[in-house]
Amino acid sequence: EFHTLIAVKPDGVQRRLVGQIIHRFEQRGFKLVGLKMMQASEDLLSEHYREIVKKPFYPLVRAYMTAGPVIVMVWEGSNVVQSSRKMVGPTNGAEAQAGTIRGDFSFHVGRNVVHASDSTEGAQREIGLWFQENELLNWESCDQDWTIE
Ligand code: YYY
Ligand code: MG
Repeated sequence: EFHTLIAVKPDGVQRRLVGQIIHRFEQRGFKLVGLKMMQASEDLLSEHYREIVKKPFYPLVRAYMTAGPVIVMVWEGSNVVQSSRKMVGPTNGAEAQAGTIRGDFSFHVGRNVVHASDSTEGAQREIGLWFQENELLNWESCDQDWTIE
């Protein structure tokens, strides 16, 4: 509930969308507690996507997600997991509303620009996969009293 993993996928990096995507989470008032650029390995990816690794489309997902660097981030805030799923929109950009990240930047399920954890447990698991504990910073944000009552 309090932390979620957001990733800008290789298409988002290639299309220079990193800044705009980070901006949306900053604008909402969530707090960035971890960020790095990575080349995902096939092993890490099959752990990350363990729920779809046996699906017929997984080889395409693997090729897409390892085709270039990704930006992985951990964002903090109350209800951040659910809120960021709403900000990201449904898996298939063709079904995503304008105003969501996928609705604004994508129209194909296999090039959907961004990842967001879908549950609190999933977020904890994914954060543990992509980040070491010492890569997450616990810092005090100066606007806290003005974003949370
Ligand atoms: O969580 P989310 O990314 O919205 O969708 P998932 O069901 O977890 O699938 C992960 C990933 O797999 C999705 O972002 C695109 C890809 N994918 C696909 O290429 N084709 C599908 N029919 C379903 C998912
Ligand atoms: Mg998912």
